[in-house]
Amino acid sequence: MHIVYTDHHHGHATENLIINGQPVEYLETPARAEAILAAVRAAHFGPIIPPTDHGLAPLLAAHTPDFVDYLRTAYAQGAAYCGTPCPVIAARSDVTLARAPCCPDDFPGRRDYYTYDYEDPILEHTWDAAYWSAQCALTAADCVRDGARVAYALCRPPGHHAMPDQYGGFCYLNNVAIAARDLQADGPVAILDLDYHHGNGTQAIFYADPAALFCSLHADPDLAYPFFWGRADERGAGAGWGLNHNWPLPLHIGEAEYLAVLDEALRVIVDFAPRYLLISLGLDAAEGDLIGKFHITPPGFHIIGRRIAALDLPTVIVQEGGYRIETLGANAVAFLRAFEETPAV
Ligand code: Q9C
Ligand code: ZN
Repeated sequence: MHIVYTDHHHGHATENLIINGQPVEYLETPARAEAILAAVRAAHFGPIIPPTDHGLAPLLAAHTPDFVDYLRTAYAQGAAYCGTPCPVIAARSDVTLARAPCCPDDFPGRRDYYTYDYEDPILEHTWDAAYWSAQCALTAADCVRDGARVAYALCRPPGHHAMPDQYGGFCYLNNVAIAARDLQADGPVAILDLDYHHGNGTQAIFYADPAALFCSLHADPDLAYPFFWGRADERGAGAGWGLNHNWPLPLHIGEAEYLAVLDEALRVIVDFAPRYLLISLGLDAAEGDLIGKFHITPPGFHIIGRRIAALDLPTVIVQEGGYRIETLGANAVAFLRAFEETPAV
């Protein structure tokens, strides 16, 4: 399979993030992508290719123009406001439900309007990293549109928490949603989100879309980030009603129980009969993850991969979370290897 990767993410890195006066360890690090890259390279899955530049237009199929413009210029706006370059960090102290009805003109207002979170910095090179991460997903989509059975976008930063016009949860641009919108030109798409956290951004982008099925297995939002989204009664809206499926799971669910729920989701996908399948591959569902509390092992990821591969749909795999550097590579390889094997008929 083609693996799409670029070094542009290296500039989106911070070692001394201060939030509300306290030092915060930012777990979404360049080492994450490097660990996966080293492992997939050693596994010889196929060519590792750089993304091609699709420009801004495909980003605007998932995000509003004012939001994309803000992300692109936020660091410069922050520097002008502060009188000196510095990380842009929203001042809000928790995820908020209510949002101002319009975007304020003044910078601190704009800064807080375009995120629902408070611990994701916009650094000097964050836009560059997020832009090229989205281009990786678009390039993997190209591979599959051109006839590949599967392609893997090794995206960093991740994307599935990014809303139409708000960033959050380490995510700035919604890579999987941008790729999905691009592929919808050929027919309806299904998105299966396996990240430990609910894919609230992806859900929001496709909530009323009758040409996109969204299925997410994740930790119960009563107990885990992103808290305000991901419940089973969120079923979609308007013409998209019935095409949003959430499976909130107990924090410490074991592999066998997880696989049983996965099978339910796969049946929903088969019934929908999409033209393409996209996977939000969060490896924070792994045993020992620094944030996630599930217990999926490398053999478990391999079984998950095999069951998805057995659907025999053209599939774009997009990297999302996963924070235990020591096991990220083995888990990614275990999952991806299932797509390199002859599918069981
Ligand atoms: N002290 C993804 O996995 N809260 N995002 C972390 C850690 C935010 C996770 C708190 C978690 C966001 C893509
Ligand atoms: Zn996650």
